[in-house]
Amino acid sequence: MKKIKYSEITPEKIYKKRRDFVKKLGLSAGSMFIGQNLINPAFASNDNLENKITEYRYITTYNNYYEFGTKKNDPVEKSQNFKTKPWNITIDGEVKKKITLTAEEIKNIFPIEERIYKLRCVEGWSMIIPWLGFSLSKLLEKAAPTSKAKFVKFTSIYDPEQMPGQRYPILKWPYIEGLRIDEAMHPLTTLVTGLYGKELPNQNGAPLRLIVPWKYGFKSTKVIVNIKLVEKMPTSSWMRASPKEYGFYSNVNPRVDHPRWSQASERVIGSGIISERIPTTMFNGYGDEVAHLYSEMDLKKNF
Ligand SMILES: Nc1nc2c(c(=O)[nH]1)N[C@H]1C(S)=C(S)[C@@H](COP(=O)(O)O)O[C@H]1N2
Ligand SMILES: [Mo]
Repeated sequence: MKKIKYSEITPEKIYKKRRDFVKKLGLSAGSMFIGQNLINPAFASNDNLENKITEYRYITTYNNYYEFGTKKNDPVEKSQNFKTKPWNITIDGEVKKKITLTAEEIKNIFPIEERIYKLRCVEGWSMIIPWLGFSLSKLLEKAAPTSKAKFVKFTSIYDPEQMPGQRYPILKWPYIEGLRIDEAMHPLTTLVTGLYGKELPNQNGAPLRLIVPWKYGFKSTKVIVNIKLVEKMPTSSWMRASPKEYGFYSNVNPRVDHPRWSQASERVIGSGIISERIPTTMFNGYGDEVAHLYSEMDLKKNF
């Protein structure tokens, strides 16, 4: 069988072409039209990420998504028929205005931007991904959190019929994560609707997932159906599975090792057969933006 020459048709080529076209039109560097939305410039705080974007084929074939299995290729192989339409997401709990929106409504209501952020997995690898999305704070503000809202709890879908991984107790399902309210309201905390200027692939958590760029990847919940404003710190699926290894905060921190391995460096996915290792940076390189959130905290205790 003749192999398709992948290099001719890579999404990154189409993507780069569109970027150049947009530049020619005199729009700002990161602006693109996608569907009916204008994509605004990314605010990439971690400098120079633009030139190091990971290839689309790695971002979409090397995944962690335990609902579809624990192997890196399980999500791409087993999630293609997963039904993402229709999709409702509800924001409730300690709010003055409970809201339910479809994923399509979300994409139409909020201005979608491109945001190039690094994803650093707790396993010790990283990718640089051109996400599409908007600050979660914009959505939370619509629900008007009450003064009792101290934390935010994110819940993924529970659907073992469609998700073979949920038939096994690898984690307590559904997948649960949480953030402190100020972390959730931080402009870097992004509700993701796409990547590479396109719809979000199923294996990356379609139709709606979170990206919290300064925290380990597992804090970035995929397939979200509920966002609950709560008074008490939620117990995440990972905290429940292994509390000594996975804390609530899980900020990227090269000085606080995982009990079973070092967190001082990371493997750059897609950087050759012998992947390059680079030093891991505090808060994944977003310290200027987020260090103030933890100024009073011992980050070894609050890992
Ligand atoms: N619902 C859900 N969300 C999840 C996971 C998961 O297994 N289930 N894995 C997490 C982990 S460990 C990582 S590193 C990132 C991976 O995101 P990516 O596959 O888009 O790179 O998703 C996170 N979000
Ligand atoms: Mo991860």
